[in-house]
Amino acid sequence: MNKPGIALTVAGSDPVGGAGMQADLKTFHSMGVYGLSVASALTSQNTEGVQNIFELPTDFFSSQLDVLLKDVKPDAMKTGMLYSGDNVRILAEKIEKYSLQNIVIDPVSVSSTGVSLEEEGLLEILKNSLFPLSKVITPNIYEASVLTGIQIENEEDMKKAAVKLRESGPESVVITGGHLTDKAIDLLFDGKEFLTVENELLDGEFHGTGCVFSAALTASLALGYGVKEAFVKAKDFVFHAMKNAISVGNGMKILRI
Ligand code: PXL
Repeated sequence: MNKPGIALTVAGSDPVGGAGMQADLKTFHSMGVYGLSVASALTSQNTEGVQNIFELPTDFFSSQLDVLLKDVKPDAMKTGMLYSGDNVRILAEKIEKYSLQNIVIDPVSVSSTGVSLEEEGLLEILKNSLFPLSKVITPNIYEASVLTGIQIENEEDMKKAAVKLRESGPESVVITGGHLTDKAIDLLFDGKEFLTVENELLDGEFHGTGCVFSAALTASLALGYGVKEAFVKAKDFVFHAMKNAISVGNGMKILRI
């Protein structure tokens, strides 16, 4: 029997399933990849926003990773909301211990409704300990601005921020969610060239676009695609999922994944 691509998400739980580990797992499945998941934190939330966050005990987070990774080897891995510096340090250790590869770091910082999804200063810790181990990082414009100190106002600024972010160690940098013009722009920098993909801007408020994008990228890496192809596939996947978005509650739309 042949083995499918296997991808792991290390992320927070979102009961409404538009973001977080649930969205990652659905995305992996839609792309034909077998999904594994390790929880860093649980949230109470619905389509209107995040109400509460419960961080899992550090030892338990660590044991989930050990028990899983002693048995199963993922072809690719992504992080979502890790929440604490302790979780980041533990994950960095496990990446080395189990020689994990094709690592995508999504430096999640705030929810779509503006609730913080991290301990203070976490982006800096992510930059120092996980970016150097990663194949791709996927900050949005806001996160890229906080990480670099560059106020991103146009495509040139996006490029400058991508070059600066790459100096912190990832093989490639993707900056997502550029609504800088009347188009949605995403940018990839692999150290040699820039690739931008543009789509029409879609109306409405969407929940989980960042999570679904980084999960689709991770799934494509697990299937053996290179970063450029994985980037284009992920962008395409998110665009179609947004076009077919559904309203399951009173708040933001959920991507159809
Ligand atoms: O979209 C970022 C994100 C990631 N992970 C969890 C979330 C959210 C946004 O709400 O709830 C668990």
